[in-house]
Amino acid sequence: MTKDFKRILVTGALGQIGSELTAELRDRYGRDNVIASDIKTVKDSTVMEGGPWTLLDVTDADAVEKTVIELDIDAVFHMAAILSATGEQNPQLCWKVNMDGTINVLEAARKHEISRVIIPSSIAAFGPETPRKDTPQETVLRPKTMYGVTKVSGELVCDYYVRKYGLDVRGLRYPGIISSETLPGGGTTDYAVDIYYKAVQEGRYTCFVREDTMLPMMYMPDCIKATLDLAEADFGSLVHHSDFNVGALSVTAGDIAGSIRKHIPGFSVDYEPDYRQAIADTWPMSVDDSAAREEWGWKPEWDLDSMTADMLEKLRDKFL
Ligand code: NAD
Ligand code: AKB
Repeated sequence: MTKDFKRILVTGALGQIGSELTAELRDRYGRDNVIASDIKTVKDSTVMEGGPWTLLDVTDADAVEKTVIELDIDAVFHMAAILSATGEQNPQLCWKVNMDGTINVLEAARKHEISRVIIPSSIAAFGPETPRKDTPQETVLRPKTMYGVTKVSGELVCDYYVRKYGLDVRGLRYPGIISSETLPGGGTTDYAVDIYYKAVQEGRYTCFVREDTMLPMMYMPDCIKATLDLAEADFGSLVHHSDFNVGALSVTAGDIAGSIRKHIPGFSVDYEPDYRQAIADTWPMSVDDSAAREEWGWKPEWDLDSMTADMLEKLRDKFL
């Protein structure tokens, strides 16, 4: 493992992943060495109050470059994005934030010799022509959402910067991330988080995908572990860079409901699919993550039932 970066910028730090990633980075690298940023503010935010903070719109190239120079940044975890469901409501904004934001971060990194850039991709990079079971690392990438289009384009442009400029850029195709700290920000897999909140708060849930909808999912502690294991891996051991498949759980909405019922027997779920069903139907059911396992030792730690027990305990502490 290498830890050769000292001053870290996190973009989109108030989001579902950014908020927990920032906390872990501050634990590992020191509170004052991790600068959180976002386009918005949140009242009583532990991210904003727990260390250095700055407002930053990643679509503003000058602001991104100025932040990198003035704060002496040598690593960026670029979490700012518009996710799939919001992206279908406003595809032009999705393209602007996801693509301009990515290019602005890459350009600032190239010009100022930043030693490492982490830019996530997603299972949304795949599409209906992709094999849906054990989706291979190298396969058809023809997504049908604007979000997916930006994720494939992002992977390609990141790999271009690795090849053309020797920039150290790394990224994972995250599955749907399940967590209890910060609500997800407008994705198709949000039902897999909402279901736990509603189970604790109301004992019933109306799910926006069918009961048999199977997608790859991952609990947040595994997401943070995957992100940092990849970020801290030796560059020389990497064959891939910006597009690692990472698997953990492959579960249906009904499987999650069943796991919750082991703790809340009366929990009831109605299934009323909306426009997000069509998006979910184009994504993998499971992924082949052997490249991540071989190149940087990826191994998930949480399964469905251990995640459910932990989620319910954390949400009960929060709400009851
Ligand atoms: P999120 O929507 O929860 O957070 C994104 C953050 O970006 C928000 O706080 C938002 O305010 C901020 N943002 C939006 N526009 C911005 C701008 N112009 N400038 C600066 N900040 C801006 O997203 P997340 O779930 O934390 O996702 C982080 C990354 O992981 C994204 O690249 C996303 O595509 C990827 N990802 C997430 C999941 C998941 O299930 N959460 C799955 C696959 C991939
Ligand atoms: C979304 O549903 O948009 C995200 C993702 C899988 O990229 N959670």
